[in-house]
Amino acid sequence: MASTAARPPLPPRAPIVPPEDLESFQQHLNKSTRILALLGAGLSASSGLPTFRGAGGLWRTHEATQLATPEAFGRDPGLVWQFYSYRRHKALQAKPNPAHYALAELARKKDGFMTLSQNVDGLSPRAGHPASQLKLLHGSLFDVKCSDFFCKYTESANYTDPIVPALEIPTDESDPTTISALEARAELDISDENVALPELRISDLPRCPLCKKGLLRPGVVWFGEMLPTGVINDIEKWMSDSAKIDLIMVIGTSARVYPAAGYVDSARAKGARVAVVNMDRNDAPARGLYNGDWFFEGDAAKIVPEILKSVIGEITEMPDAAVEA
Ligand code: BV8
Repeated sequence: MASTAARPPLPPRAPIVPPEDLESFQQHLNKSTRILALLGAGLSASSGLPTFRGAGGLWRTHEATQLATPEAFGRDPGLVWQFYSYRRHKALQAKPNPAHYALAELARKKDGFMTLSQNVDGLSPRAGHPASQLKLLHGSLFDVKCSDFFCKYTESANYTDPIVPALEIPTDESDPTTISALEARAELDISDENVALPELRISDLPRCPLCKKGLLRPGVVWFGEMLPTGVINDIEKWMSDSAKIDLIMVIGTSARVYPAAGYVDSARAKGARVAVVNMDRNDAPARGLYNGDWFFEGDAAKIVPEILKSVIGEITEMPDAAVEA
């Protein structure tokens, strides 16, 4: 029987963020009324979604930024759809993490808080982030639209996975461990270039139900494309509504893509102090900090709930507004 001798007390948990930084940040946060956040792929990293720069920014042998272009879609719409169908699948399997919920709760507690997300994974909306305080700068994986210039067909909240049967993620037929056909065969990791991609014909790809001519394309903003005008105008209006912005939090982003990255300087120009949350002290945003700014190094999923605690308390509930396919 286990001895009842008293076990030595556990060593105190190392503070997630330096206490003095936490204190000065929360003092400023508590009295801040106009707050911005700029979100990037690092926010969803601990939900299991790859970042753009992670894995060298490659999907198979392709630069992710190269696949996210109208030119790539023009050249090989099948490959681009396999890229996006894979990301839709992974995003649907993923769950929002405590940072997504903490930001949603801050929005409920501070109506002067506006979130600008570069993420297209749908996790902030699934964490219940109030839509009026969340601007999706680069669209969503779950919106689709017609790729024909003259057809204005758009469809939002399309969670059909795969969107067409031909984009089903292949499974490992050779897996001897599967004793019965019923047992789920392991999905092949098609982000690995050593895994063969199924052949696709144009006729296999999603077609526009309105013009019946154009292919449907993901409702995301590709490089070289304008951001949604409505989103840009809403942000301009929010920025010009008041003379001052108190704080901008730059969370899990390398802040290299424009115009999104430009909002950090725009907020600074309106008096905002900057708080960067990033795993990597050497990445861009951390380098542009001044006295009075903060850099919190580590996993956003741990740090964001901690630094917002003075306003939002403990994040206990994590209801997932899971999507009905
Ligand atoms: C346009 C949707 C013009 C698609 C995306 C000015 C200067 C230079 C270039 C330009 C400029 N203005 C415009 C350009 C061109 C271009 C651009 O910015 N290029 C860059 C590469 C230099 N911009 C455009 O093309 C934009 N359009 O300008 O149109 C125009 C004007 C008039 C008329 C016609 C056209 C459109 C840009 C939008 C492109 N679409 N996404 C899709 O997702 O497939 S961009 C995409 O990449 C993301 O949305 C995001 O914006 C970016 C990736 O950045 P991050 O999210 O930050 O991810 P990254 O992996 O880089 O970094 C992750 C970070 O997290 C790292 O710092 C890491 O350390 C950290 N991290 C990792 N794990 C964690 C963590 N942090 C905390 N916790 C962790 N656990």
